[in-house]
Amino acid sequence: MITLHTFGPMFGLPDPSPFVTKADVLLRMSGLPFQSVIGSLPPSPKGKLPYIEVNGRKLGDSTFLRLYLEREHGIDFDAHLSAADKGVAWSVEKMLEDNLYWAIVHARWVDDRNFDKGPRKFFDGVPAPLRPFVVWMVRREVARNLHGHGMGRHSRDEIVVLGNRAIDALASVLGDKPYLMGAQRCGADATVLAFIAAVLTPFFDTPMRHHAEAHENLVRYRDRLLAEFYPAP
Ligand SMILES: N[C@@H](CCC(=O)N[C@@H](CS)C(=O)NCC(=O)O)C(=O)O
Repeated sequence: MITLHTFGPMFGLPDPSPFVTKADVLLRMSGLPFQSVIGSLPPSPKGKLPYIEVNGRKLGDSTFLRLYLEREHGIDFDAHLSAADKGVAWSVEKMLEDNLYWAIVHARWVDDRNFDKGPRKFFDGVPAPLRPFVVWMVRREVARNLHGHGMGRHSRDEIVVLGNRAIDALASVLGDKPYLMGAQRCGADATVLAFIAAVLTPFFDTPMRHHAEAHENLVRYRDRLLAEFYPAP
């Protein structure tokens, strides 16, 4: 049995981390039995979530989870795609993970109002006297990561410009197709669903959310795929 380590549902999303949601959707797509548990960062092989545990072995990172499913379970999420379409799907996925992701992090962690109603809650379990210091330290670490990536060197408005361009690019590639690359879903749909749900969640008030809401195809896609992978009990 595969165990997926997650943060757990939050912010009106299957998980606050789009990478965890991506991993969860990939596992649901695979049809393999798996269970989800609330995890923590220290035991994770890469110090991040998600990771999976299978037969006593730990494997970190959502993309390496996908490669594991392909390699060890013979699942080919993209079997129906041409080589060119596989290239487009991979490029869209990495645009979301390596570019849009950091704009989302900025909107949630740097904007005080979003931080207070969102990520600050991660620290509710920290003893009260220590909490302000731990919050300050982790927030500073996130700001450093943003700076190291490069996104954090831009102004808030510039970050929104970049985030919105990624959203526009995604909306253009999706067009009026039911899934990212056509009538059938592919591996990148797990990532697209995770990121577009993260941007569109009404929980946070961000310029990127309002921009994405204007793309009816993205809203329809989010609603349809959430219902497909997370049907109401
Ligand atoms: N490349 C990783 C990214 C995972 C990731 O960035 N996870 C974040 C949450 S969105 C995390 O665990 N951050 C904790 C930290 O950096 O300390 C993947 O695809 O799984």
